Amino acid sequence: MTITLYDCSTAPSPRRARILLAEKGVAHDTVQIDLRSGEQLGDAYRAINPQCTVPALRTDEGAVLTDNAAITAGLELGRSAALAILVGIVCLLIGTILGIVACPVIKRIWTPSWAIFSGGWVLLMLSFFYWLVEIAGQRKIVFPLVVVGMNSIFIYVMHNLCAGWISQQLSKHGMAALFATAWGPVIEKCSVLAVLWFMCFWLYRQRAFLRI
Ligand SMILES: N[C@@H](CCC(=O)N[C@@H](CS)C(=O)NCC(=O)O)C(=O)O
Repeated sequence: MTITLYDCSTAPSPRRARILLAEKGVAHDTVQIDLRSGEQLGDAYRAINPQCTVPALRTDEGAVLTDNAAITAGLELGRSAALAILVGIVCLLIGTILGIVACPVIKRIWTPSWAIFSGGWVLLMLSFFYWLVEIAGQRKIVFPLVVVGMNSIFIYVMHNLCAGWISQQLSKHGMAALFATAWGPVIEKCSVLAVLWFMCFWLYRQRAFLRI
């Protein structure tokens, strides 16, 4: 796939996007939109940019950035995300090698190799979610994570204080048989998580956010 710039060589605004792409050395195709004949107002271009202005930029992933501000932010963030992927992979490699030659990868005691290894995964997940939300525009899919993220301290504290008690209550009120199956531990953790998530959801609906 390629990046496409919707441009008009005689108009001032798309010049900014053109300069930015040239400065960053971003390879792209250019489609000229004839503003004098009103091509920007036609159905074909309106489907690409409902604002009917140039510049617009269609990214590699098919998302469309519809003005200079979005194009600038998109290109900058795109680079940061690419860097995060690279550093993430390097961290995974270093963490794994350190785990073999220096100290084992153990989460419970937060060994240095674990810190680097888990940092790698965090960077990869961050890049993935950046792509999912900002580039692919899939905001709805991540709503459950937004609910948790808005009350991350609450769910962390509640999990440490109440996870055992919630599990006991679930067990007492009908889930004991399920918890005793081969998949019991997984079902138990997921059930506790669901209860904690609904607490966060309730707080989210009340617009109540625990912050320091
Ligand atoms: N906020 C936009 C403004 C873009 C803009 O106004 N572009 C003009 C060309 S310089 C345009 O497309 N005009 C079409 C029209 O007004 O119908 C940006 O900076 O990207």
